[in-house]
Amino acid sequence: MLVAVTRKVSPAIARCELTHLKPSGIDPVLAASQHETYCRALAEAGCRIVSLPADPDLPDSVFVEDGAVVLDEIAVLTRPGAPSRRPEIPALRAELERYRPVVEINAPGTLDGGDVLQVGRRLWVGRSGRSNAGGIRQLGEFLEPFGYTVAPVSIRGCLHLKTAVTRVGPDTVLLNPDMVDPVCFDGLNILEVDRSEPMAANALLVGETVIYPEAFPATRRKMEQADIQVRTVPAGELAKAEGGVTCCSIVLR
Ligand code: CIR
Repeated sequence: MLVAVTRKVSPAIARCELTHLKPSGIDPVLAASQHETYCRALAEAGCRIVSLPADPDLPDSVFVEDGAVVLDEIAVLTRPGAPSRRPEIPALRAELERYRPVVEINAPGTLDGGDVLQVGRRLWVGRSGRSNAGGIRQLGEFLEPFGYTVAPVSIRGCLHLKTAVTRVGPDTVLLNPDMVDPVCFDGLNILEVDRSEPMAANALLVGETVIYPEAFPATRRKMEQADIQVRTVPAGELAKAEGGVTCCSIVLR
């Protein structure tokens, strides 16, 4: 059984952190309704949904992915790069302690879960505005004893590594080569986003289903031609907060 830890959209979502976008009037009601559709898609893909309550003081708290990296053996709570997001961690700690031993990234290290891509025993971590060398080193120290490798990766023009590349099959990643160098992912099959859809690399593989924004039909077709089963969801309102489909859940076994 898979568990998807989620958190309801904060009524303060319009005051979220923004790095590459300008404020564009996020509607919290529409964002919440799209988030409910996303949670239904997770349930249909086989997850039991844990829904943490909304917090009016934490605008970005719906983006639970950034707060923890959860593997089969251990959960690593992060120290998010944006100080406004650090108070999101205690609620995640309380929930994740139910499933895993929990450790935490310490200052001055910073790490956002959105920078961490896992395929089997290999992890890649984006060197981003949010994840620094100390955070990446600490993650490696926590995980290498379990047989994982942790490789830092440079990214360009995007918030997180998983804006640039995500897993869409057992050994396949969907990637925008303008944001990350495909050479980093040697040994994997690489599917490139359609050139007309630069933000299309963020997809969420759950079981055998890829949960995917409606906004990228050309890249969706490329996945379907590669026999990948895609379930689209409306995700435009949280995209205005620079959030994609991986950001809104932590899926664990
Ligand atoms: C932030 O800037 O932190 C949020 N507005 C968006 C976080 C998106 N998270 C993710 O891609 N993992």
